[in-house]
Amino acid sequence: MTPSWQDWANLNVLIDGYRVEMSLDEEIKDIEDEIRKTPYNKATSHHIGRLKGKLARLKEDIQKRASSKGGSDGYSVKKSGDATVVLVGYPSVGKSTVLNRLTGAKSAVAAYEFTTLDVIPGTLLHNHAIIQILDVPGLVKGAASGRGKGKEVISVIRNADLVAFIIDVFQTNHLVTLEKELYDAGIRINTRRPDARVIRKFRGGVNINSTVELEFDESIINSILKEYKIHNAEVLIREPIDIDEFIDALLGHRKYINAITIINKMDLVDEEFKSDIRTQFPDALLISANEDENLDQLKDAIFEELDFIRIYMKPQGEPADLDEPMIVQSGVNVGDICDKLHREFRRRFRYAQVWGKSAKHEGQRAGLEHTLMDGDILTIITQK
Ligand SMILES: Nc1nc2c(ncn2[C@@H]2O[C@H](COP(=O)(O)OP(=O)(O)OP(=O)(O)O)[C@@H](O)[C@H]2O)c(=O)[nH]1
Ligand SMILES: [Mg+2]
Repeated sequence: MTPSWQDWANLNVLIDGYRVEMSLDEEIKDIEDEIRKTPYNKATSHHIGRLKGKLARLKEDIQKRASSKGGSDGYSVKKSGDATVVLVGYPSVGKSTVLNRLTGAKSAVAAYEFTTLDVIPGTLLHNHAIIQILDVPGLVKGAASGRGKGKEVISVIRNADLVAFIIDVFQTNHLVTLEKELYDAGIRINTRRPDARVIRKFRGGVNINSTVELEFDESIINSILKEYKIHNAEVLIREPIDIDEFIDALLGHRKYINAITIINKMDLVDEEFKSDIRTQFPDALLISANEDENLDQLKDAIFEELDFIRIYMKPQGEPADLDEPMIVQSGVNVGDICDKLHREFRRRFRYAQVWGKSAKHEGQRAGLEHTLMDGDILTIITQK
């Protein structure tokens, strides 16, 4: 059959899409190279600021393109339990084996790459917490721009409460690549959201208010804002940040997640190799999923990192239930607890009463935004 004009048109669109993607990738690489090559000093700081602004914008474009490219927006996996941990690693490092060992799930394990093509959930019960663990397909270089199942895996990671990097003991160089992939996908590991804000205005130009000494020239902020076509804005900076962190604050939709590093297949190396690994990765957990080595320590580490607190519910006019606390992650507010109890609670919420560390006085009245602390007792009053 001879191709119709429509076939040719489709082909052209395809070629076009490909070409656009290639050149974006190349442009990003060029800018990254240039930033790396340029020594940072007062004279170059402007130039670097501009480049970084541009780089962040291009990475956004690439991600937008990745997520608009057909297919579903991610796996339909429902969060359950008190917190969700996602196992992130290259293919064949033992993610499914770890999931099965920790939770009794039955995710397929095999000696070839990309065995897991879907999200496989499992449940770990530890210290009274119910922890959902997600096994996902292996992540490879280029995942942030949609390579492999990258786009889907990244959307699962964005929604997790903790990332567990799993690294093969013979391929420890993968850790940096994984971290970079997550960084490029707008996920920030083991750091807090910077205390800086950019509030857009209609007029008045750019106004910068900083309560701290900044390591870069304030006018760089203007250049970055220009890159994003922002000409009027109030900039508030309340802690020492660098240019990258300023861009993160500007973009606003970064995800901040804690991570632990697990080095697997330790059964395959001798003591000398092991001690090298230990020196190189002092914070990592060294395990063997196959030989059940250090898996209890891994459970403890996951529990610790999730930073759980206990909240005791007290029905109005009744004593608090001190036997069965709700296990939640620190930093939750009253609204989060409402969401956990029942979806009607937030809608019908009138006020809460709080006893304990977070309360100014016993039985303090509180709203949805009130942040709770470990051991608090909470009553929620709803409309009937
Ligand atoms: N020696 C050794 N082999 C392991 C260990 N953990 C997993 N393996 C082996 O490594 C191979 C891959 O394991 P999987 O659990 O399927 O790896 P995965 O990371 O889920 O792989 P994908 O789903 O393809 O991304 C299998 O042959 C496992 O038996 C371990 O601790 N030691
Ligand atoms: Mg697997």
